[in-house]
Amino acid sequence: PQIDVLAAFYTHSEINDYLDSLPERFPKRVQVKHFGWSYERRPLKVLTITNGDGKRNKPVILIDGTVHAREWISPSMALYIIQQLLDNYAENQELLEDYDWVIMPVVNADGYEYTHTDYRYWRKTRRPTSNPECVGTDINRNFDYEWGHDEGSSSDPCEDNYRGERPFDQPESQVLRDVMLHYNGRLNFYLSLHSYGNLLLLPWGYTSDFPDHYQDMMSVADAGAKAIVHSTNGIYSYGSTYYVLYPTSGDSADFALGVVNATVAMTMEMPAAGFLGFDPWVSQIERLVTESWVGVRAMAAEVIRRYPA
Ligand code: 0X9
Ligand code: ZN
Repeated sequence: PQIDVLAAFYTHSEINDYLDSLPERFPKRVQVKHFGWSYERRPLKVLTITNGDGKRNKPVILIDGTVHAREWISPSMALYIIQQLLDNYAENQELLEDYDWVIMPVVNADGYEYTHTDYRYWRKTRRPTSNPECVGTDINRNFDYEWGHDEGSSSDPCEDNYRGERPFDQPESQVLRDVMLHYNGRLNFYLSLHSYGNLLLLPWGYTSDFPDHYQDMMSVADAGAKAIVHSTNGIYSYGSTYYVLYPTSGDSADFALGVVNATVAMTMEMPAAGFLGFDPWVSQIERLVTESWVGVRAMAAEVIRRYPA
């Protein structure tokens, strides 16, 4: 099924059906990989996009969406990126010359489904916890790198930033970990799509210290923020998560840098929209994804320029 990203929000199964339809249309350029299942047994799928030249082991740009269930613009953005790279290939060819792209539109499949059926502002997974009153763990506090600090995560299952009983006790964080580790050694850009805040967040989240290569990552963020301001006057702030947002521990970007040795790891907080920031109207999708694509494209180009294959 073709889907019009700008015309609606789609469920996890609609997104999976769309991903599954792509190899038929782009047999040489895409592959759908199944990396595992959510707690409620939804299949978690990842799309790899190449230019079809058959060269193996190019450096990788890995993009995920919907780590947080209510952040609906993030799967839309992931789908828009896929369509830019496939249907608008003529304009984006250079981005696939020496790099492959790996895109996982929905990490938190159960939570995302729940935001369609029960409660629009759900954030966490849907796995029960030790507290019978409270369901769900924050995938973005469940990664095993500096996991468990009380500054940046909660041990209380009723909190929205509950980190889980143990690192990687959620199948969805295990799957995202496995995707990252699959590209170990060639993960040049990890980008996690979230909303909202107009922020480009760099590690670390868990400490006020700065990682090695912080300045290089800042140059990439700078390229993205500048491209956006030039195109739409959209203003992004950027810097370390700890300072620019708040402390976070056990999140996926810290893991990508700290354990997988990604060259650049970043969380993009797309703009607020809708009633509460997380819930854009359908009519706002186009503005949000086209503006963000200007930034993502510029950052990818900067990564490719700085770290040639
Ligand atoms: O708190 C979070 O998990 C993210 N913000 S959100 O409002 N989407 O929930 C920010 C995580 C940023 N972490 C790193 N860049 N390390
Ligand atoms: Zn988020």
